[in-house]
Amino acid sequence: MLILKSFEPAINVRCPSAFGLKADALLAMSGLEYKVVPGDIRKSPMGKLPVLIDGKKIIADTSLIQKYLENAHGVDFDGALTSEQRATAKAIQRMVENHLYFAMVHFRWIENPERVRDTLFKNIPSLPRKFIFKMVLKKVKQANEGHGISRHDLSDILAFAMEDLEALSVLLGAKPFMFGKKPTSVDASVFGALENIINSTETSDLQDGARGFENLVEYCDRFRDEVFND
Ligand SMILES: N[C@@H](CCC(=O)N[C@@H](CS)C(=O)NCC(=O)O)C(=O)O
Repeated sequence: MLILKSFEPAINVRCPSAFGLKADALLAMSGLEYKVVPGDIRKSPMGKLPVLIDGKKIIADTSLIQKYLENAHGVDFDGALTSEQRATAKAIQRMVENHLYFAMVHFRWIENPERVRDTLFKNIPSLPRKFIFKMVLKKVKQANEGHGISRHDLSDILAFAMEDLEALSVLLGAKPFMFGKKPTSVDASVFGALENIINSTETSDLQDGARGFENLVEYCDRFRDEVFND
């Protein structure tokens, strides 16, 4: 059985990490047997989660997890796509994971650190919690500053993210999923981020803005229903 080391459900989402939720979605779409267990970033090869374990094989990074499921288990996520659609999917995935994700992290962590401490870290006993949270928050701030997005004013960060959301909304249009009736790998990526923005209990101006895109709200509900039966 495949094991996905990731994060426990919290804040009204089955995984409070966009990448953890993406990997969970890819596995659910694969039809393979798997289970999700809590992981420890300190023990993961890249210092990040999620990580897939398949017997002795350890696969860190969701793009590598996708490739591994395709190559080692014959899963065909994107076989029906044309080469142009695959190129578009790659561009969408990169926008979501390397831009929108960091805006989401800014609104969740940097704008509301105490709320993250009290929700996502609530299971850690209160004495070490303060220390661990301080350390993690420092890393998150460094990563977001390094990316560059968190050096901007909040209004600009919101505007950048809204442009990404608008692009997703226009590309989705009236289709059930990004490329038609069936979800493909890029939908796992898009759902992982959108579900965390739109449906988590971590309210923000970004969430309010995202909820204004009716087709993206419906897309999250549809994906959850069809892929997870939740
Ligand atoms: N490119 C990686 C990104 C994974 C990632 O950034 N995971 C975050 C949680 S959402 C993490 O573990 N961060 C811990 C850290 O950077 O220290 C993937 O696709 O799996």
